[in-house]
Amino acid sequence: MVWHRVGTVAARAAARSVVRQVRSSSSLVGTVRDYGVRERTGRDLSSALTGWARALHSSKERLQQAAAAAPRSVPLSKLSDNFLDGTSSVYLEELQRAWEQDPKSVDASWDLFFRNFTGQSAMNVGLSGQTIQESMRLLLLVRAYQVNGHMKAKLDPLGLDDKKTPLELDPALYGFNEGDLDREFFLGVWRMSGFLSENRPVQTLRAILSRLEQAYCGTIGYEYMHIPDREKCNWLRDQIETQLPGKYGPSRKAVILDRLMWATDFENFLSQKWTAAKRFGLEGCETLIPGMKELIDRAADQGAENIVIGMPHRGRLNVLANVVRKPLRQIFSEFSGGIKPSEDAGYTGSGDVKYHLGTSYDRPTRNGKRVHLSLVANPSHLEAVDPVVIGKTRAKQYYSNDKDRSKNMAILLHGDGSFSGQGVVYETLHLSDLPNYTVGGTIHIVVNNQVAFTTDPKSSRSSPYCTDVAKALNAPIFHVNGDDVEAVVHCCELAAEWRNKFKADVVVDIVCYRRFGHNEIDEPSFTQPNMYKVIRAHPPALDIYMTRLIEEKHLSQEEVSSLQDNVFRILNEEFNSSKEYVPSTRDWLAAYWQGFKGPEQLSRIRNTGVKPEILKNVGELITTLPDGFTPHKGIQRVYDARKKMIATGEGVDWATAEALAFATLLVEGNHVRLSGQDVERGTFSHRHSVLHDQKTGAKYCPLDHVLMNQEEEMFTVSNSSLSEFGVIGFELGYSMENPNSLVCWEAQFGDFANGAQVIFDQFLSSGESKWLRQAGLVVMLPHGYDGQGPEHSSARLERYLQMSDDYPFAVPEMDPSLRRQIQEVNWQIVNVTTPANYFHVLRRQIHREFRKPLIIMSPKNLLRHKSCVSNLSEFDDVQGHPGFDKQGTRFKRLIKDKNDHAQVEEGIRRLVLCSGKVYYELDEERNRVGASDVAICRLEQLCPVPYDLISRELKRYPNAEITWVQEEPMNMGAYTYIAPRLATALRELGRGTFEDVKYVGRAPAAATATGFGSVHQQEQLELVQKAMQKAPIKFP
Ligand SMILES: Cc1ncc(C[n+]2csc(CCOP(=O)(O)OP(=O)(O)O)c2C)c(N)n1
Ligand SMILES: [Mg+2]
Repeated sequence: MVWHRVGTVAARAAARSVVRQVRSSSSLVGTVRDYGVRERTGRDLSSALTGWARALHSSKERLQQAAAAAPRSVPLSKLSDNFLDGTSSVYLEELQRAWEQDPKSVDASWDLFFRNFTGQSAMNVGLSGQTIQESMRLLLLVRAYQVNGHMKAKLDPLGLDDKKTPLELDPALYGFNEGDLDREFFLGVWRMSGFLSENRPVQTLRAILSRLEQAYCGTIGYEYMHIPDREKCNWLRDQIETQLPGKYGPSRKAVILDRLMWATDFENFLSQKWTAAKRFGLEGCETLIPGMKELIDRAADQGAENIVIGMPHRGRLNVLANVVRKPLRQIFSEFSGGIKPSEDAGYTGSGDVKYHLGTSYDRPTRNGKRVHLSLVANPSHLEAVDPVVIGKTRAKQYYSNDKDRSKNMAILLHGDGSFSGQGVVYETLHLSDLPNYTVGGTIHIVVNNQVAFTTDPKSSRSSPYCTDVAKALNAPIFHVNGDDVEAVVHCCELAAEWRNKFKADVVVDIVCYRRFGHNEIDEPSFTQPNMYKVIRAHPPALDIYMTRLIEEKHLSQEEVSSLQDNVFRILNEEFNSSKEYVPSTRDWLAAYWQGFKGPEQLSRIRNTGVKPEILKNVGELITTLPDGFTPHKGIQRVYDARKKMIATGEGVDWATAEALAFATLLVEGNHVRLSGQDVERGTFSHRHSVLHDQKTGAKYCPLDHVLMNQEEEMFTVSNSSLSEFGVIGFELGYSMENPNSLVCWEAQFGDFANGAQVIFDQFLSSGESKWLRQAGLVVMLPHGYDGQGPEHSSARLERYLQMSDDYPFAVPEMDPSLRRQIQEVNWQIVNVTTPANYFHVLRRQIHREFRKPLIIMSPKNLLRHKSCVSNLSEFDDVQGHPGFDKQGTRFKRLIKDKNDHAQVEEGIRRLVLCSGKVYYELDEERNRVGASDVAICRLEQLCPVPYDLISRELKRYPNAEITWVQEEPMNMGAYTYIAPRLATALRELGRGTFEDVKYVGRAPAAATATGFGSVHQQEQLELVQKAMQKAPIKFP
């Protein structure tokens, strides 16, 4: 088992480069006799020191190898390296020579060093024979420990790693030998934290080394020297070098033991009761539980009130039971298969396996506080929940006005394989410091059991550690031996302190093992025979800790046994109670969701029209720029045109309609958030929601000013990182927190949304059914065939439709007073063709008593299409206005033919049903050929199907041939979804069957669209012509 092989290679390379540099320094030749890379030495400090002593004279062979390496010259420019930054390893001698010739030729910190050093050492005459070079080399050794000490730390509980100690940690490299161990050396006092600042300028080599070994090479390996921020490094150095772990007093030890016991016994208990069940137990990393609990206690002490947790399958039940404190009887009941709530318990959804379910509880902390913990439900897809957790946390921060982000925080748990392997980890990490996405630091804990299913780390990643991805963010990483529970607890505490102090991400990497197979019924020895031989003989962390406490006389064997008995007694009691456990109806309504309706409950339908005076008022506000603001000329024209639309009430375009929807929702007190790539301007340069002063560069967002003293984030529009999976996951999490918010994610082009397919498949389309959690996220996917080629034409409408769960062969209850169709379906899919309808569909998201995801096929060429405009009167709620029908003003699920047709039109020979922008092309062709005997209806809402309105139109045209027209290929677009449903509508009216739903559109195709502009035009022309042709349509 080689979990660090690559690291070793890297370490060797790094060491070799230092060797080359040192070798080229003439003053070191002859002093340094051993460049050997040693095998790791013994486990405790004394043996480590002995190990060094032994290593001081060995490995001639390697010396030769190193000597063979070509010396490298160092450019003089290098001499300006700042001594305190990073891993500087310039030639000290050259540096000193340069400084002696001209102190200004080196960086000021070096100047200070040499001045300080020469002055001080002159006064310390007792340091016999010590040279400046020795002290400087010692400083390099100290630095080497800070940088690479983790590579020598005893991290693997199984002792299987074949890590080599990096050469830089060998005192011999710096010219020291055994005889130097008790010599005193001048180290100076530094303006940096850690033991160099302790005002002990003179120390023996032995004291220095034992201190470094203790701090950096025990059971914790600290990686932090990649962080370029001096304050952060100093803070960490201070924590690491001056506050050594393992200093817990008896009462803390007792708490740690108790928590470890619960973690261990819980798994044992499950394995006894359900011998053949899969539970993805935590065995091998039970110390996670005391670690997490400590982290939460510490965070609560620092002011955290809510903690959102995301985690994979491994150890989930244990975390639920022992950290989140989900009642044991409920867990046991669910483990037994649970009882599916009865029909009268209301909507129960499809449910999910026990190790995916989420939950939330208030948990008391050790110091008597209370903290609310939410474990977010997740799918099997590892790491997919990460951005969702972060989005939810950010929303909590917004709603609780948590400006410094101290009241709400996130903890993400990861596996070693998934943390390094899954791209969404990187996407999520990169949200961490973006102004509109940051949560003030996430605490990551990796359950690093050194295997992923059957795959060894060497096949699983190309980086030394599974956590290296977090280095890109300059997050500190604490690697810790999972057998040392106090060290794990210490790291978790430190992580909480870090997050509290710097509001930045931090990683705790618990190096552990997996006692059983991937799950309990898997055989691990098929693939990891040697590792599992060691594991079988390896005592659990609880045994190790109990033995230690007994040996150290903190507890007697009897006390430990009685604690154990107590845990098992409670587990047994809870198990017995679980047999009678009756699940309560639904636990899905979080605080802000009181009063919202489930899919089985009737909900009121509200109008979405707005009073004309409000429309005018907000319309004026969102088209006015502040005095002295100099917009780009082109944008000034856009805003002038918008102002005119509001003033005249005519020609309202898409972007203005959207802004009006946002503004009116804001006025009504809702939070509105729109995020995605380039959404501030809009990919198609149509939105211009944030304007840039052409003289000063200052930004202005009119929608930030529709209310007096509007709260800064109440309207948020934000360009996102170039991520789909990460960002839409974030927005989904955000949308789930509070229903009184319109949260929208817009894709650059709809094509790119498939980079986030997991969010659509596993969360958006099925989350409510699996986990009983509603989400009203709006997803805008630019879609439409305008000759831009295969990747900028299709948002893959068919995929969303295919995932819709409405039954195709029966018409559901459509009476407006009884209709629950839209509540029962998993989501809504629309392809809207007028600005007014867009306005209403956005407002409808908020103006109802339930939430449903909304997928919008958004337009591209309709953004500026002369016919795609609405009158302001279609936005208002005035009786008699065009938008007002017998129900009031609402989103139109179907737009009937634009001509004023009577209730029955016998002369219409064809009813064209279509959706989206092709409507305008069809209408144009109809005008061109004068086909007044063709009616065109637009299905604005594809899912759920507006059967009532379709059947109204079918009745209106009793003699018409029913034709579905689309611009997408036959195997794409809405055809395969809509055809059986139209057939159902026909059958209901006795009007025909599937054969009677005619198809006009592109032929089936592999690529979504042609790459040739001329072919596109020809195809488009043919399909609209065919839709108007006199002859009957042949297909199918
Ligand atoms: C995205 C994704 N791909 C593949 C899988 C199948 N799978 C389940 S667990 C697992 C191994 C995970 O390894 P690791 O992250 O180290 O966690 P561990 O199981 O070791 O705790 C795999 C590949 C999955 N669940 N999700
Ligand atoms: Mg693993």
